[in-house]
Amino acid sequence: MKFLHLADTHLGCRRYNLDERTKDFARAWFDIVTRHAIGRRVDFVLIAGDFFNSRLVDSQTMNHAMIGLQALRDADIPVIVIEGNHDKHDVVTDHSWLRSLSKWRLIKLLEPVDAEGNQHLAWDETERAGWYIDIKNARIFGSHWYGMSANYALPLLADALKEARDPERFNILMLHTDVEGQLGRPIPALSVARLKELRELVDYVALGHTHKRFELDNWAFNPGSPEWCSTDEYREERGFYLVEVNDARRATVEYIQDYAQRKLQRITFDVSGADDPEAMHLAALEQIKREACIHDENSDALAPIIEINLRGHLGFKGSLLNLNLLRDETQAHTRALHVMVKNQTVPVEYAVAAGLDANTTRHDRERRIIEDLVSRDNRFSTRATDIAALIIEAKRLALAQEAPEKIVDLIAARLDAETIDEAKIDDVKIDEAMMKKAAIDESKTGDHLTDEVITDELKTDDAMVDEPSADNVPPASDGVPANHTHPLISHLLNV
Ligand SMILES: [Mn+2]
Repeated sequence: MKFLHLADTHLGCRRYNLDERTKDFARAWFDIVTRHAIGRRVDFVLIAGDFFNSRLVDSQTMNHAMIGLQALRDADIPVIVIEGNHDKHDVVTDHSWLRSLSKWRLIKLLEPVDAEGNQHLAWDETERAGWYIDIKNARIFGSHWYGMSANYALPLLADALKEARDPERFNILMLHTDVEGQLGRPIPALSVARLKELRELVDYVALGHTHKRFELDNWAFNPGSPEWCSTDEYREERGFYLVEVNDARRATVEYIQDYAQRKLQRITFDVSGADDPEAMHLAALEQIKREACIHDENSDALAPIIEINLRGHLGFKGSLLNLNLLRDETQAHTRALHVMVKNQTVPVEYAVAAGLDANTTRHDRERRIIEDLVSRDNRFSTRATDIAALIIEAKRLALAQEAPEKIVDLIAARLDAETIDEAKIDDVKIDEAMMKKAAIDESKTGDHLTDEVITDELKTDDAMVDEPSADNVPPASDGVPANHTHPLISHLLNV
């Protein structure tokens, strides 16, 4: 006995407003059906959810589905399907195209409970309903999309499987679910421990949902989607399984990727250092010409989709980048199906905290952002590190409900120390007026911070964003207003 296990075919997936991209999903599906299901004369095909990209199936998508399903019906190969989160039935009307296709004898949709709320066990060919079906020496169980309640549903499923499994057969469970550890997102996925509670009950778990290949214990298998649904999925392995089961109910599982797939090529160009838009454009184009795949229009291969990522610090305004020209020139040179240019550069006017990666701690990120903002002002650029530390310390004290006087004292003392240090270095006597001005300018820097960067932490008070002018320079002789309403202090206390 042998069968194909696919999942997440996502027929009807539309991207980049390109009809060809929608057809890619149909091409992959039809290639798998004709060359691998029919060509290898398998006994059945499993589709573990998300056969369609959406429960709202348009006519083109239904045609794509039917081409494959009719070919399989003509070859007498049953198609066993479960719902996925993308194509599950409508909760109000209970209708779904999968239920209709099942009634029309093109697929067998396995559901523990049908549209009328009836519980089912063995597949009834007339009723077109059932939770499990026997084909050759396999017993195949379906399941619903449990979403976030998978961890609660699994013990119930296990109890039901204990009753319904056939120890004489190769028991397969089809399951559309997230599995712990397979996604980089902190969402409540089905725990591996829960899944393994089924270990003694079923011989093969046919998973779907996560768009990348993974396997657990040579027992639970997730093939990934035959085509990539977003560029982020491109680097994941995708394909389907061909499973052969011998008379001793031992399975040999082969992973297959040989079918029509559209290639994505990513090219990254670092714009840092270029201060002339035209020179940058030419340099980018030169790299693209060096690295890009050139599509041969006489070959059978599908023309690739090319994604160009521009990264780094621009030395000029972002509006001077001619992204459309770069896209068109790349397209003309490579004859790609589609070229995307993603601008992830930082224009010179926002060049703050460059080079920090996702692993940078919040503390280091905040310190760098403040330091970079302080550095923009040439008057403070040489002591940006110290001033950034002072601002963070003052904020920390304010959040800790420290007395305003103490924060003022700290700022005054530090500014004094720094000013004196500078005076020593430069051998210039800094007068009191300069100190006052530095204190006020610093408060201005603080306001910029809240405007642009840490608005979630420090709420901007409109009254505090006034430009410092001769009028609002505090009159106090020590450089700090006597009533402790120094803008920076008030600001920090105003959280
Ligand atoms: Mn999916």
